[in-house]
Formats: sequence, structure tokens, C-alpha cells
Amino acid sequence: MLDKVLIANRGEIALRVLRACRELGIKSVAAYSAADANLKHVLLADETVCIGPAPSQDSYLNMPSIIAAAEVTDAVAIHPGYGFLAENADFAEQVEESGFVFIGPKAETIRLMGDKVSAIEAMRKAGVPCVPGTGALKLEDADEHMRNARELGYPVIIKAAGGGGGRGMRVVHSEAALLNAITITQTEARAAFGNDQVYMEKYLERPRHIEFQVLADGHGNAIHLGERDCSMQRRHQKVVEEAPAPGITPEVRAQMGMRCVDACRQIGYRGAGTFEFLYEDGEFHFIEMNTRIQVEHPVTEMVTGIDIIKAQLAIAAGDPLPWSQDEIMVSGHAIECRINAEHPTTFMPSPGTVSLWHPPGGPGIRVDSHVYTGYKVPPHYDSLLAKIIAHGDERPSAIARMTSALGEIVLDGIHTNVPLHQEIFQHSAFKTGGTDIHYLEKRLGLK
Ligand code: MV4
Repeated sequence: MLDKVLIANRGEIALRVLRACRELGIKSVAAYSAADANLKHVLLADETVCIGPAPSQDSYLNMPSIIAAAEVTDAVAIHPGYGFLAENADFAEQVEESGFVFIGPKAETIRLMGDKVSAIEAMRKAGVPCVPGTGALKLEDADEHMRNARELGYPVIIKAAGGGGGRGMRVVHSEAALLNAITITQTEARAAFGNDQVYMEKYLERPRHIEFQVLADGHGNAIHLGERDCSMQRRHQKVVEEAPAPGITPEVRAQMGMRCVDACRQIGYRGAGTFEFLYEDGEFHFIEMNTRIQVEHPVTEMVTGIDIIKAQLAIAAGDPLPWSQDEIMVSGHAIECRINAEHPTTFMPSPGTVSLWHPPGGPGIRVDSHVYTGYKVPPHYDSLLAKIIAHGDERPSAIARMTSALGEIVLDGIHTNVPLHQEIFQHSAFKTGGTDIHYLEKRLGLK
């Protein structure tokens, strides 16, 4: 196993990684910013190193500072968590060139998947179903663009190869708007990502967002842990996630999961990863692959019993996967609510001191949170305070447990989105399950 891991992240995921290290007997180093000296995982870590001032740019995104922190503490590996440098291929490369293990895939895999055009090309080649669309567009080929769009049928969507997660895309409803949309998306992409490559897809109007979790060991073994439904979102921020996805049969799960597993083998994938799909009219269409641990990984852990962070650490140590696909069972149903420090109706961030925190509990309830009474939420970072995960034998019992847990939460001193969650759990369409990606924004009157 790894001797000592440097945790290059903050908040709940840093604490989650620290707990996994503790269980495995791995020493931990918390690399923290000047605003984060009182974070729970910093108080608990075996060693701590301040990597810079509060702004992320100067600390959690400061590559030389993080690598220097690993050097001075004799860490052997770096866990990037999610966000920050987790999907930065240059960082992964520098970590490995400096003699440390990057807890994630090879830099070249991150690069392949970071470019959405090359990711889709690789997936198409590997037999993963993708959205009907083009490769990279050439600026000069106006006639070809119009032919392509007409063939796909309007609406189409223009996406930046360097985008992803909702950044750098534009829906086009008519031929009159096509060429201008391509030019604008290219110009914006050049400024935002330093890459002006764009591509075109058929725009799916009412899809669900369903993603498959995979684990691969880099020795040719790969498995999938089933899927999650992350359709309940606002402005590309997921609000509620669940596993399994309502209406996905064991047969479809096995078939789609195997497509993802085959793709992992073909691209030499290593670590934990997620295949994102749009699901509409009973069909899956690949859109992106995430090469990191994701916020919503606990719902998969709750239905499979597998600790994905411990699996990441074992894979990084070079261990072969200890499970074969037929040992993986999806049992019961798990739902996660993301509790944010934000106003429940305006969504404005709400930093400040948590004057009282009583987390919920009871059978089937898991709380992943770095919050404690007296903790001061800094204004510099994302607003995730806690993830409440409810597991039950089937979806209605998970919903009942979550409803009860939401009612138990005491989190005083700052605004949170707990009231939003309570409202969502009263919606009849949510209770039925299978709502699409536009449902929440429509319900909130934003669309
Ligand atoms: C799409 C789409 C419809 N059709 N692609 C947004 C985030 C990025 N990962 C891809 N996104 C979308 N791509 C086609 N061809 C609709 C979205 C989309 C979306 C996807 C997943 C979750 C939430 C979303 C919210 C708005 C739009």
C-alpha cells in the first residue's frame, strides 16, 4: 500500500480521502490554504502544509506549491479530489515527473478525455453509443456545416472541444442562426479554453443525465458499478443524485456497463471514472467522460458496498482489482442531497459561521461533511457543506428516510438550500422518478 498521501483538496472530499487513508493505514498530509487552517481534515491529518493564500489560484491550483508540499513531507502520492487540478493533465504529468504517484489516470488519458472531440472519437471507436454529430468543424466549410445540420435536423448544439460540464455550448434552432453560432462559440472557446475547436451534435430536448461508474486497474481489469441519475440540476449544478436510475433494468445496466468496461480496456483506463450519457426515448448517448472521483460517488458506494476512494488508493498502489464483474451487486436504492451554503430561493452564496450543526442520522443515513459547530465557511470556494445520503430497500423507502433526515437537520448561522430539498421531495414527479434535466429549472419558474 501507499505509505503517505498528500490530499490536494479541501472540504468534504478532503475529509473523505483522509478517512479512507486512515482505514488503510496510510499516513496523510493535508495541503491547505491560509483560509482553511481550521478545516476538519486539516485538524485531523497526520501532517499539514500551508500551500498558499486563500484564492484557489494561489493555493489549490498552485502546482509548484502542491508538489513542493509533497516533497517536504515525503508523501509518495497525491490525491486531487474533484475540481481544482483533478482533471488537469499537465498537473498529473508534473506530479509523475516529480516522482510521485498521481491518484487518477495517466496524464495522456486525462488529455484524451479533456478534449471532447477526441473523447467522443475514442468512445465511438470503442463501441460506446454517442450523440449523432460531427467531429471538429472547420471555419471555412459553411456549406458542409449547413449540410451536417440539415442532416442531423434542427435543433443542433455547437459545443467547444475544450468545454464540458455545460461550458462553451450553444443551441441552434434554425439554419439562419447556424454560422453565426459556430463563429461565436469558436471565439468564446478560444478565449475561455485556449482551444477554438468546436463540434456539432443533434440537440436532445428532454434527456435525462445518467452516468456509469467504472473502476480500472491499469493491468487490463475493469468493472462497472452501475449507474447514477443526476438529472435534478440547476445551471449545471447537480442538486439530487440517485442510484440506480429509475426505470433502468438489470439487463440494460449490464449491457451499457459492459460497453463502458470494454471502452476502459481499449483506452487503457486506470482508476475511478465516469461515463456521462444523455438518456432519451430508451437510448443512451455518450457526451463526456470524467476522469476523477465525483461528488456523487456515495450513492454508488451505498448500493454496491464498495468504497470507491479506497479502490482509488489501492489502484494507485498498483494492486489488481479484487472484484470481478459478477461479484458486483446493486442492492436497494440510494439518494444524495447536496446541502449548500446558499440562499434557498435566490441561490446567493452564504458564507459565515455555522453557529449550530446537528447532522441527521438513523438507519440508512450517511452524512459526508466537514462542518462542525463554530466552523466558518470561507467565501473563496464552492458552497458544498454536506452531502446527506439515504439508502433504503427500494426507492420509496430511501425517499422516506431522506425526508425524515432533511427534517432533522439543524444548520444555523448561514442560509442553506435545505428548504429547496424539502420542496423537491414533496414533488409528485420526483416521487414517480425519471424527471429530465430541465425539470427543476421549470419547477423553479426559471424556464
Ligand atoms: C447536450 C444536451 C442536449 N443535446 N448535448 C450540458 C453539460 C454538458 N456535459 C453537456 N450538456 C448538454 N449536452 C446534446 N447533444 C443538453 C445538455 C445539458 C445538460 C446535460 C446534462 C445535465 C444537465 C444539462 C443541462 C442543460 C443542458
